[in-house]
Amino acid sequence: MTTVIKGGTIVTADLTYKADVKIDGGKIIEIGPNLVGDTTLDATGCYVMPGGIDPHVHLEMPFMGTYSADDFESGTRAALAGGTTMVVDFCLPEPGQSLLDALKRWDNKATRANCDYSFHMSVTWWGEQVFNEMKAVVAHHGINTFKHFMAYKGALMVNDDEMFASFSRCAELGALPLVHAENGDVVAAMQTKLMDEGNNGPEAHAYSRPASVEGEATNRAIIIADMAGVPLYVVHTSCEQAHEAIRRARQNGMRVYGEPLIQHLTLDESEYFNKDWDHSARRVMSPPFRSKQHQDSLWAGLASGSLQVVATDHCAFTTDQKRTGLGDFRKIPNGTGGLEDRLPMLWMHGVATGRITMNEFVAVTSTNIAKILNIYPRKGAILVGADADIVVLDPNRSKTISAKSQQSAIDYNVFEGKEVTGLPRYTLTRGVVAIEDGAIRTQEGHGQFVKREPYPAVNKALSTWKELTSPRKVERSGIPASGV
Ligand code: DUC
Ligand code: ZN
Ligand code: ZN
Ligand code: ZN
Repeated sequence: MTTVIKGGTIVTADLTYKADVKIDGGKIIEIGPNLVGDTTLDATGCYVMPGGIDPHVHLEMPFMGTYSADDFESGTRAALAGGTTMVVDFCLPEPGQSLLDALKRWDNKATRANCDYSFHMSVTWWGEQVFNEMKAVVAHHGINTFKHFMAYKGALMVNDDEMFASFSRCAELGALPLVHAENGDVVAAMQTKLMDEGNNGPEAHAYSRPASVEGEATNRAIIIADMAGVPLYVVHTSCEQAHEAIRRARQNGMRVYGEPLIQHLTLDESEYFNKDWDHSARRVMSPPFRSKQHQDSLWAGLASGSLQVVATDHCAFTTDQKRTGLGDFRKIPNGTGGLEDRLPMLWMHGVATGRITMNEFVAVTSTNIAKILNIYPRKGAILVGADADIVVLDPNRSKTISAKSQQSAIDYNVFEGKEVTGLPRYTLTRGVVAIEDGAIRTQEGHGQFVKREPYPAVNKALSTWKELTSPRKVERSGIPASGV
């Protein structure tokens, strides 16, 4: 059975043109004018784009004494409803736990996915076992990215010597390290101080994690990656200081990537000063929302190419879960949702406002990350042979975002009341129509794991590390006697 998407305008990261797209067996088999198939999807007046890829989600994640509320079923249903056709979740071994055992748990959870998925492996502790298992993760399990938390002291955090060892291992294996960049020691000290001074509300969460602690950690991770001779991907880049460190590294010839979230681009720190405790607590995430100046910096980075990807860090908790932190902001589960809203919000606040072009929109929601994850052009492309993961975006279709009509399992939406124009008419996952004119036809278990090969990319060109790791031996004629 063949399907033809007919009458639309194809928009990719570098081209905009009118053509039909023919699909068979889950793949794109032909692109051109006047194509005919067994089934036709009318794309008149619409843009035909590679489906979104969200490289940063936490589905059913064990975290802060609870589990994030969206699982692989509701999470990927929300993704497809918003035009996202692939997600990458973080496999999270407990400190001391085997990476391969943790992976089994994640494999089980993900069997319910409605769209394709992959995992990043988290390095939450260090030892010979982790060193050895990293090789199996890359070679046998098709995972080429390793996440490091520089915050969450006493739980997930790794320190600098552990990061340097892990980054060096990544360099050997052709893998890419990821970092959550915040100075966890300073955050922990600030949290204690704020609580001691009687600041226990959600606003204190923001005070405890200022932009400078993110900038410092981002810069430190970049230096460590440079020393290890490996590229680096910085998740949830939320501020100018972190962006500045990334820009500088790229200018110096390093492959360093930055990932703003749609939440940081469109919501600001005033959310934490709402009189309603629930309103503010629902928006507690790390890093916290920032001021308008930081938002401007992130938008500029997307337009100029110094920041490459827009993600969500989708990690949704219900109001009841958030209330665990009443009286102590440190106990509010960190995380916000966004999977269903990422593309519409970015279209509305990016493309419709003229901040980014349609082609840049495709680049930052799909193509760039497909390249970074080493799955391009199977994903992230409208090309013959690519998976038919496609969003047919109707620039005139609009809605008001509301928790009442969302797919996510939680009872609120951080974008509640926002108007968005530019919604999927169709979302296809490997050729299967999952969303049609707002109707949900997702199939639990349709999603498949996407294996990712190691990278050839290295960072040796302009780095300063080479001299240090190839020390020059000095022949000396005499050694002074001791005690002189
Ligand atoms: N930040 C969040 O807000 N939630 C999940 C983990 C993280 O780093
Ligand atoms: Zn067929
Ligand atoms: Zn994080
Ligand atoms: Zn995260």
